Amino acid sequence: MEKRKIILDCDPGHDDAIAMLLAWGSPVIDLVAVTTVAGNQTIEKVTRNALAVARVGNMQGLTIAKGSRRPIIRPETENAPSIHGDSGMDGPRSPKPMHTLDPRSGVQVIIDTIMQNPPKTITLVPTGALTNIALAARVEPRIVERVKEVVLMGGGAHVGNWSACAEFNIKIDPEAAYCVFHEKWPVTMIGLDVTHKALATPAVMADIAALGTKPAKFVCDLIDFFGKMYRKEQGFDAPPVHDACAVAYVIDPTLFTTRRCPIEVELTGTATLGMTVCDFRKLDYPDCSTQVALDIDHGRFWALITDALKRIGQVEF
Ligand code: PIR
Ligand code: CA
Repeated sequence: MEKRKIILDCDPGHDDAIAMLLAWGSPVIDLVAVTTVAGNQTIEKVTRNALAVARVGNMQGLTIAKGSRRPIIRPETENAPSIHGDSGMDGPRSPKPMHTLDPRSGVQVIIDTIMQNPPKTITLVPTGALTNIALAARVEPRIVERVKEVVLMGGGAHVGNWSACAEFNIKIDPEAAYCVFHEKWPVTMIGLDVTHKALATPAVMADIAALGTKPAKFVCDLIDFFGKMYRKEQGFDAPPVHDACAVAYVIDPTLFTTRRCPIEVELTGTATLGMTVCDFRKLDYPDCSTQVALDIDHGRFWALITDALKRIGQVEF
């Protein structure tokens, strides 16, 4: 079977890092490029982190490109040091990068990759602000018809984390999110409704630690730090590994329960800015291009991650 080609557009970020390792280690995914976007930390920091994770996973030949440094309209990116630390990926020792960055902008890499591959073969997996994706669709509108689908981590039907009803990735660049949700491509929203169930429990940590490799240890160190911050900031017993869920959906959508419905991004609300408003009034909207994930199989999700780490095996860094 042909592998599923994805572009991971991310802001590593603890959970973005795990998403990268899952994508690289999965036998059914071909990670064709990683593009970065300002979010969890500045564009310089998250790009450096992406390069470091590429080394942790020994991701030889992977294209990595730096994307947008600020939102489309809002003056500057709100970062999340309270949860990801000063580096954006605090906790593990982060190795010196060995990859060189692609000279193109992340936006250009997204456009080129989609245009140079056969139609409906590239899946976009954004796990940060949607700035690059929105810009790519504006610069080269033909990508909208040409991508297979967009599977994004962001939003939530019933829950927020950056305000009472908005999720971070959507809230920090709501206009970009608006653009992405309003294009005709199929969009699957992997939001907080499911990612808050994708918890790295002590049992999960034990399974990963038992692999005994450096990349596995790196993941444990990420989760340790993330878990401490999540306990302190949001009172979670174990941290949710949001972004890996979007990659898991591409690997095996049967892990998720989804519902097809219109999704609006709130741009003018005061208390509700960045909210993803899901219209559940009808049981189904057959012609709708958007759907939201509402449940996840925790056991099978974590099995994908341990399997990917097993395949990555030992790496010296
Ligand atoms: C996670 C994130 C931002 C803020 C908090 N509190 C937690 C990042 C993650 O990388 C993920 O992509 C998304 N944004 C979850 O809101
Ligand atoms: Ca992220």
